[in-house]
Amino acid sequence: MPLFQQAIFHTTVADLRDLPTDSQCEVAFAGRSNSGKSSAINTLANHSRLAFVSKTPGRTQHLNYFRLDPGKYFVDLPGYGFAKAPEAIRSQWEGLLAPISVTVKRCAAWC
Ligand SMILES: Nc1nc2c(ncn2[C@@H]2O[C@H](COP(=O)(O)OP(=O)(O)OP(=O)(O)O)[C@@H](O)[C@H]2O)c(=O)[nH]1
Ligand SMILES: [Mg+2]
Repeated sequence: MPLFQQAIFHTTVADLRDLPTDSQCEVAFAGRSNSGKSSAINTLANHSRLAFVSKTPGRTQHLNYFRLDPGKYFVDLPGYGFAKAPEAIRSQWEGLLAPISVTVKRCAAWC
């Protein structure tokens, strides 16, 4: 059985006040838009549509938390470098990503 097959969708965070309160360890997938972050989560979980994937850059627009075990999460982050997104959307992503890049705990995977 793949190591992360037990992963389940937990929540989408659009406001940092809504981060999971029980979090002890998070592995965040960060990188350029369309680089395969969401696909990597699906592969690790052996699931085709746990994290939503698209050929179009900018698919992931919030912080999506996938629970592995109590207090342990994969976090699918919006990609950066997607210039076509409207300014309002981009500034919302930056508002989520800048603090999370400091506060995501313990470890991070970069695509
Ligand atoms: N050839 C190839 N295509 C891939 C691979 N991983 C992902 N893709 C494709 O790349 C596209 C983008 O994949 P996503 O996983 O949605 O990328 P993302 O980094 O989550 O994108 P954003 O959510 O926009 O930041 C999709 O069409 C995937 O099928 C890979 O290893 N090889
Ligand atoms: Mg994505």
